[in-house]
Amino acid sequence: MSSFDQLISELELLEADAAKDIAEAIDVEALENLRVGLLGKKGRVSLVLASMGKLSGEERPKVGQRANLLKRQLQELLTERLDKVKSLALKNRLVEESIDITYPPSGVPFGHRHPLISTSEKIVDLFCGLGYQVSEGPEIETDYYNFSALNIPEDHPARDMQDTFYLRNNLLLRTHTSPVQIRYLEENPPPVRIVAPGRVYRRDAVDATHSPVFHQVEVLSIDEGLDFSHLRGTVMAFLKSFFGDLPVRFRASYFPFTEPSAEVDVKWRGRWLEVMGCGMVDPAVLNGLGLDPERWSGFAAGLGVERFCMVRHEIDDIRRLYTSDLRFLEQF
Ligand code: 2NM
Repeated sequence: MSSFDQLISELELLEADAAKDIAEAIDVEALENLRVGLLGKKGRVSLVLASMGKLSGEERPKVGQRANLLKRQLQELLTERLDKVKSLALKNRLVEESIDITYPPSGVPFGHRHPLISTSEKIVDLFCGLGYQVSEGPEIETDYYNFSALNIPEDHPARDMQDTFYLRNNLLLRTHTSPVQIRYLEENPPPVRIVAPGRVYRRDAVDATHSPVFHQVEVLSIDEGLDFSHLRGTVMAFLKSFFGDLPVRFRASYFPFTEPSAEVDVKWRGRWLEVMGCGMVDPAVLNGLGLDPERWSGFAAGLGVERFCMVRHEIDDIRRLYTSDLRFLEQF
């Protein structure tokens, strides 16, 4: 075969090869490699052109023309395939990155309220249903709001270092939520109906029924003409909605801030269980707030949320409520 025929058939072979390779190229990089291999300075077409030295003067332009035609064809094929490859890549990316917003989520772990908080909220809700408004206050208190304003004398055992957490500057951790009610009465004239939930502190050793931090809900109602029957009716209505129709008894008791005072028991599973303290607000407390006890009277009641929570959920040890063991907490 003459050199001329050889070169022409080489260009034809090259064309067939290249067309097939280009059609099969799957990405931009593969196409760029093909372009360099075919049309680059040391590409296959240049190689053919470089070997034209052996040809005659007539043959040379023919091979040159054929080679230039091939160059244009290859360039066109490369451009066409490049467009195709790019649009395929975009299409794939859109499919890969698409989000089906109707797809069900893979089990988002929802938390829930701690049983103590849900119990406190349930109690507060019941009183709100009776017309009470929620009131809250600081956990760090002064001697005045925690004791003096509540008619608790200087030498009362509750003021003892053994019972109260004292801080610097005559401050202390409140031992009940009653100071919230004193603060409220300073700002708001009666009639008043408030419910004060919150954390309180006492220097108790930890055991199955005691914790130095616990939770209270206290209610206070001040109005004209309130007497013990209003206290009793309120407490009965509340206990009935929380425990259902259980026997309830009032036992005479003593608190410095109420007179008369009572403790309230409910009969739960055959046993009397103490659940609340209550009483008519002592005239000394009203006087201290500048309220005339001849005109205003009131009743108050307080309870420990832990006890209510433990009865409600049959929890036998108060420490379970504070150890944050999810195996326990997830049951509620
Ligand atoms: C109790 C029992 C009896 C009470 C009294 C007052 C206030 F501020 F009006 F004096 N608040 N809470 C009270 C009365 C609390 O808890 C066992």
